[in-house]
Amino acid sequence: MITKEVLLINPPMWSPAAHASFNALCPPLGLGYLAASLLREGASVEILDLSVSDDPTEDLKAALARCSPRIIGITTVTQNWFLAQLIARQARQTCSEAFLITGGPHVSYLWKEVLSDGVFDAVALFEAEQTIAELYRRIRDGKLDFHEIAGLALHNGHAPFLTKARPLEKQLDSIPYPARQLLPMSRYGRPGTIMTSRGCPMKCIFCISSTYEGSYRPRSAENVLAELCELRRVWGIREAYLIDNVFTVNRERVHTICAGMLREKLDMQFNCVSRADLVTEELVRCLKAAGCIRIEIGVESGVQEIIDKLEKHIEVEQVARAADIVLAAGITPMFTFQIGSPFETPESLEQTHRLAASLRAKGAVTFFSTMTPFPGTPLVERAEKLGVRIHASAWSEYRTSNPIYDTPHMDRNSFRRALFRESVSILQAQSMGAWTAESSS
Ligand code: B12
Ligand code: SF4
Repeated sequence: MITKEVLLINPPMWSPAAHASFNALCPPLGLGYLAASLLREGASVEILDLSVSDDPTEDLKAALARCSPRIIGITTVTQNWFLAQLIARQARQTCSEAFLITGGPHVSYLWKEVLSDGVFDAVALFEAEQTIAELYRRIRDGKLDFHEIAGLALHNGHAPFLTKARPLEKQLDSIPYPARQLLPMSRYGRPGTIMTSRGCPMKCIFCISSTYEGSYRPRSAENVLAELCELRRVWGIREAYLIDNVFTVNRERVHTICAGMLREKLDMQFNCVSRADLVTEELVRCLKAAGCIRIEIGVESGVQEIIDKLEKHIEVEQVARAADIVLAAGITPMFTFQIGSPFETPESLEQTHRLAASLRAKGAVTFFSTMTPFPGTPLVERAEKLGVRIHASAWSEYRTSNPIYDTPHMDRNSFRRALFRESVSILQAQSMGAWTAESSS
């Protein structure tokens, strides 16, 4: 038996079908960061990533028996929270003495409900590298007064309560790189993920970023570059995914990172996220030279009034212009849209459809999902005022392809039909592209 002091678990995908078909799985970087922080404290740690397991039930059973951990940490998002609960119950049965803690966006807002059912000992709120390290030190040293640890929700026997708030880390360079050596890197479709900043300067009403990750905090260009070098040289990554909310907030930093990638001869392609208002010819030229092949840009709606109400702060005209600039540089732009905002009408769906079609006609890629009222978003806080009526009966229904609310103007079935129509249009555009390519060859 190889005992480990800490076992960190990523639940499987939300359904067996999704589990079998999800082919773009990325490493759970959050758990990688927590593990790195624990390793720095001298802890022995195992990460069990059930999202890439062939037999999650058996692998969980085996890991719980093998590790006999003092701390079991389970990460979760809204739609797989029911799986985190199942895993926790099994962990409680097998390792009755272990300290059971969960974290991630869903439980950071719903800590009261989470602790009320008595399975978890604690919830780590928001960013938690320091919190888990402190928890480990205390358990290791037999100091079991956890209420002194900032950033936790605990239960005092009567009711759940919060310890003092933990400020977000200002110096992200002080956080060690994710412990990828503990992850099954060869099993991921997209192993090369890297997060070069946390937070976002914007506060779009459907997004949890502003309340979950706080204001925009970049890592230094040198710190990012060293991790990119590690990805290339240690892990053999040839295609990186910069999963920042918005990579191009600070142009100077982008320039320094790109120049460094060229200087280090990384010979690496990469994908990143920008915004329509930030795209310039100069920025895109620099990204292209360093190996950028795809830029994702959120548009959400084709109607300016809706974009404004979503507090997105972009102009529809900037979207078409961004498409032209990115395409001219030889990079694929991917524009993402969300169907079913509280302000959606049949006419706005039509206008969004036309904008997406015009972008595809230029050669851009489009992606559609449905606006989902995740806990912690301004959208949920304002739901009643906006006339949004949520009909979900389980958190697992909170998927971005599953409309779950009616609005004053439209119902969820109309959103479902609109999403289907857009998916068909995208497929048709793709097959036209293939047909054109074939007939010209
Ligand atoms: C990359 C990514 C993905 C990737 C990979 C996810 C993965 N393997 O980790 C893919 C594409 C698979 C994905 C899928 C989905 N994602 Co996603 N994803 C992200 C993204 C952009 C980055 C995640 C990340 O690595 N963050 C960096 C690390 C450092 O942060 P972290 O994971 O939150 O972890 C920290 C803390 O939360 C905390 N913590 C987290 N877990 C735990 C556990 C313990 C024990 C402790 C102590 C602490 C702790 O400590 C960590 C270190 O500080 C985030 C947005 C974001 N900026 O975070 C969205 C995000 C997490 N995704 C989101 C969503 C909605 C989804 C989907 C549901 C979308 C869909 N298809 O319907 C699916 C769900 C997949 C599933 N697991 O079931 C939402 C979650 C909202 C919510 N309430 O659930 C987010 C927040 C985006 C958003 N702004 O809305 N996603
Ligand atoms: S949607 Fe994008 S730009 Fe808007 S707040 Fe979220 S991460 Fe920032």
